[in-house]
Amino acid sequence: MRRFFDPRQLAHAPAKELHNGGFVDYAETPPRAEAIRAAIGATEAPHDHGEAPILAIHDAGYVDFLKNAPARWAAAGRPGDVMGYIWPIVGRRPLKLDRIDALAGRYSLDASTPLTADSWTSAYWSAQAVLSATQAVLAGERAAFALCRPPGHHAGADYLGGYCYLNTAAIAAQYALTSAREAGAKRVAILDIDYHHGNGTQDIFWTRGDVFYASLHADPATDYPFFWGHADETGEAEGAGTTLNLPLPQGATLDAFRRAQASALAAIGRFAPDLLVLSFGADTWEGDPISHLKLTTADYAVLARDIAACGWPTVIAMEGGYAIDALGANVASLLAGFEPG
Ligand code: Q9C
Ligand code: ZN
Repeated sequence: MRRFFDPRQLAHAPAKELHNGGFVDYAETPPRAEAIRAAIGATEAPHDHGEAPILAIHDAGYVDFLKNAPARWAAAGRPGDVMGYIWPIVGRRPLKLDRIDALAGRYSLDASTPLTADSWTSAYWSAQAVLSATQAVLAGERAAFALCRPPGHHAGADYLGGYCYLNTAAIAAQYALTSAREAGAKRVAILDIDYHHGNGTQDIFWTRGDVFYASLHADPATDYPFFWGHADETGEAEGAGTTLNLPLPQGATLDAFRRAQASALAAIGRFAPDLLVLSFGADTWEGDPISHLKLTTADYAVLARDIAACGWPTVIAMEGGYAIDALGANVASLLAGFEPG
């Protein structure tokens, strides 16, 4: 399987995050990507597709914020990384604000996702990695892997959050749909098996009938992102019925996870996609430091075989997974499940 990664994805390295009310070491670190790279062998440098496929998903004002907010934050005398601390909340009217403190709230979902001077560069190349994997699949590869880091599925069209800045799965799906190639997909499904609900991906495609979003995740009644991912969220307008949320209780093992994945695959089968984007997080692993599901390393190959058996050309985008010592083996297990035989 072709694997894409760019070393510029390592530059982004926030020091601390707000976790359960106190500051702890940031969980989404460069060694995560290095551990995956060491376990999966040589990766290819992504082709530079430019900003257009990013701007097909993300708001131009938000992209400008990602690029320029760190310098403006420093110029305003603020210490450390950019971090929102006041939010406009639901229904507050749109205002043209310029103060960096206001923008940090306007363009963020949470206070756990610092924006550093290197974040844009790393997020940009994370997006280029998934675009190159998508291009490979559109050109006939059965599956391709993008070692996306930083991850993407919590980022919306105009907000960062959950360690995510650019929504790589969404960028891949949209690129596949609008690709000029003859192989361009008409319908794309996204299966998200990260521990956390992909609120950003759901939000981006909420009213879209040409993209199906299915997610397995820890019940948001107990876990981040709390406000999204409940079973009764199914999409609206053209997208009515094209969102499927399957929350799982903390402590669930392969049995429950595999059964839920089978119902997601059945629903995706009824949608009949031309291409699948798999948002893969290994934070479902039993020893993950911030999560509470109980999958083993071997389980990822089982889950991958079930997905591969459906036969859809598949782009795999890396999302979470924070047990660095096991992360490489967990990703390698998933990729092995996609290999024939
Ligand atoms: N005390 C991904 O796996 N931290 N993001 C919540 C709660 C946010 C995880 C802190 C977790 C986001 C891509
Ligand atoms: Zn996660």
